[in-house]
Amino acid sequence: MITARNSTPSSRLTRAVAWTLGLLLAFAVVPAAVHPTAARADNPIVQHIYTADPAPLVHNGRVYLYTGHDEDGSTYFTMKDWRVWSSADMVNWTDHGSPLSLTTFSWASADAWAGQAVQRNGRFYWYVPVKNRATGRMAIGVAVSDSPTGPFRDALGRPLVENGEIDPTVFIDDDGQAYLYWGNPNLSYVRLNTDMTSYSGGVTRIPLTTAGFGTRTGDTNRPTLYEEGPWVYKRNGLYYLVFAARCCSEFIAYSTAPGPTGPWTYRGTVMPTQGGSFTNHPGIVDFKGSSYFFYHNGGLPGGGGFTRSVAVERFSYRPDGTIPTINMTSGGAPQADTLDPYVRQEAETIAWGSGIETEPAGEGGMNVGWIDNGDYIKVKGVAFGAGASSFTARVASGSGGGTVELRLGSPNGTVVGRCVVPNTGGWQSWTTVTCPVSGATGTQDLHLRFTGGSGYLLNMNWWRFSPAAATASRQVH
Ligand code: FUB
Repeated sequence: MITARNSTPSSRLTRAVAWTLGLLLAFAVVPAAVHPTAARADNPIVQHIYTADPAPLVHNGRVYLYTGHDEDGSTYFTMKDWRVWSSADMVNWTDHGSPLSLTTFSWASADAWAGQAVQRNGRFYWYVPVKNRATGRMAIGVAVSDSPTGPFRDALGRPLVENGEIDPTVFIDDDGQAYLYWGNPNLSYVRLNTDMTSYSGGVTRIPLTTAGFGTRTGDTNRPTLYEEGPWVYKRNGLYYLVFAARCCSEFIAYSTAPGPTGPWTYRGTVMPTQGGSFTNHPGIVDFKGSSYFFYHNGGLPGGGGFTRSVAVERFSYRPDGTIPTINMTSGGAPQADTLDPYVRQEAETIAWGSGIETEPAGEGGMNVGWIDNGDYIKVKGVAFGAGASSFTARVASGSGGGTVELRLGSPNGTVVGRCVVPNTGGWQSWTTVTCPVSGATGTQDLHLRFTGGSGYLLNMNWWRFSPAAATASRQVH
């Protein structure tokens, strides 16, 4: 559905207030900050909506990130849909919108909480906890798609499993046996069949011993640190179970085992309690030769326990396989690869966005919209090489249009091109504009800065630079 242009997104209103009211909190939580003009920070990795409960998946040279979505101004875990993002470099993230929501599950009534997606048999299976309308209890549903970005459909039309508990994590062992673990306050698993939508045997409860999951003090009902949000994987023959520990505020801890069903041994803290959210949620992957830890915090203005944001840090295992303590940063992970400006790049591929929103585009995919004078998009580590000669963008405008300034280094950096966008006859009436570029060489942080009059200026669907002759001929040879 295309968002009506004469309505104002609630997120925009909330953030306008939040930029002012939440600034103090944001600086306290994430020292190097999220001020609109502070171009350094790349964490949290999404700025235009609140995201939570990260679940990364590496596929075909990209990391796909499945998240929940905290509603603006939420005072509970008011979550109605899930979101997908992807990146080839851990810094510039493409917004793929919401291919899965509560409405996908006809039997679900609320609580689109923490899930995980996995690939098998050329398909993508996304396991999520939702409230079962009929029973009023939390249950685990499974959605399936042929693409990592969806659309996803309910694979079963009913819960896969239901015991009133949450937070599924899925793991496929080297022998092909898949396991689905989940739970709060308990921790259970089932052995999934190869169809990934059914299981054999019953639900097995993992013994929550203090040797396996650490000692919690002050809560006789919950003697171990295990709280929720399990994330299970295998590395060098060792099985890892990373989890949100103790409540509240949570920290991230982990246990290891010689097999997928245990016995588990508590190994300590992964990430201390930090970041202004009383929950946290782990997700770990290896990508392009490095290891990455995803989590969430309250790091955006207006952020907190029910308005969370996903962030990422790079880390290295110690030689013995143990995980070092990882702290939250505002800088985030270093860029794993440069970005090629000479192929089509989606406008919604963003390292840091200031003021912008996204929406489904009428000609497919997503577009950036709700752009006011002074808003900008930072695209990090753009490899211009010997130089670019022109810039082409797919744009639309239902107003007087505006100008796309191409700036290097910062939102106020050197201007290497200016593209004027006229009124195109509507916010989804797309046209292609091209303008000359001069001085864009080497690898640069590109800022698409939008200028014009008052009100919304333009929408952008995608962009691409053309190389100067030297670069072009080098690419040919
Ligand atoms: O996002 C809702 C719930 O908060 C998740 O299911 C838990 O893991 C906690 O992050």
